[in-house]
Amino acid sequence: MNSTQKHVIESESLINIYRNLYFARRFEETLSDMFRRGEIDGWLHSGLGQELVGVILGEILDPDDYIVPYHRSKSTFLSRGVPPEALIAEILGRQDGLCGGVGGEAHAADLNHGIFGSTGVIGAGLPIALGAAFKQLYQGTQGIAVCGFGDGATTQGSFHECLNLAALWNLPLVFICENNFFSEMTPLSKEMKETHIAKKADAYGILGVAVDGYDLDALYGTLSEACERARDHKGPALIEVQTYRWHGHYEGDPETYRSKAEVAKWQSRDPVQTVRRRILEQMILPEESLVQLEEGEGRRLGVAVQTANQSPFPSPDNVVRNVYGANI
Ligand SMILES: Cc1ncc(C[n+]2csc(CCOP(=O)(O)OP(=O)(O)O)c2C)c(N)n1
Ligand SMILES: [Mg+2]
Repeated sequence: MNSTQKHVIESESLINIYRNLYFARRFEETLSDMFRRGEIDGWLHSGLGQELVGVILGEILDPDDYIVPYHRSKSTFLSRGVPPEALIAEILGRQDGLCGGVGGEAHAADLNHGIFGSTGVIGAGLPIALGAAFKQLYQGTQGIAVCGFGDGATTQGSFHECLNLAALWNLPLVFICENNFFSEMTPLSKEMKETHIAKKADAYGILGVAVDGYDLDALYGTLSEACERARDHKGPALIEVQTYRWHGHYEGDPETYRSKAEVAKWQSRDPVQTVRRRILEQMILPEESLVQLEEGEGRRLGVAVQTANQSPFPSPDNVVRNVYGANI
């Protein structure tokens, strides 16, 4: 029996997944529109097209598990129950943001939801996740840690060091590489000689699985299986989720390095539509109920944007608050 057969998605989960997926998609689209209108300062790294991984993690993880997200993981925050207004406020650099507006998009964290900070330093999340998983093991909890990162991060030394130690110490840790086939503007084949990322797990003696990130059942089954194994202390795993970002590396990227046809090919397999169709085909909900659900999520997002926009910018006096050694 493979992991897909073993982990059938129940109707209630499917509705939850759709709700979170729909919300995450609208969230990404809304942020992108706001950026284009000049309402967001700095950078924005869209997770449009990559939302499903975070949504499934939201469905399968326990509240006591730890997550170390990466710079495109907005759906992970949202599906974990982080208030959307607090995430938007953080991205806008406002006082009521998750980190008081000083972390921004790349350094958002929410320890109340077991989410350690993402980081703008590629590959720097892995050692943080290693520590989080070590804590779970050391304290004898039932919890695990999961760590998200991109294909580019697998070329960093920290990736190899952390896989080695996680394997050696048999940590309850799942490494999730969101392989979107580019690191900034560089395609996978120019980043590394061995492009089968999951195979790199072999070198460390841990499980390595590559999965189609647009195949709902395969992704749900693979992530569920890896998390269960880690929870049962059967070892860490490296899961390579093959996915695709629909926008450029950053909003405004001219995207001269890939064809419109390639983007369209992935878009034609949109997971949001796949889950929606499944709900209708299995007669879990009728069309009218789905439309109602979508309208409700749209209103929830509208309120979140409005609330975040009403939050003031932090006072300059706060700039060194929580900075280690600032008052020495
Ligand atoms: C240590 C380090 N090197 C380079 C950069 C510049 N940089 C920012 S995002 C990025 C691409 C990362 O690619 P990947 O890990 O595949 O994630 P993706 O953006 O594709 O989701 C790079 C190289 C950085 N932030 N940190
Ligand atoms: Mg990438």
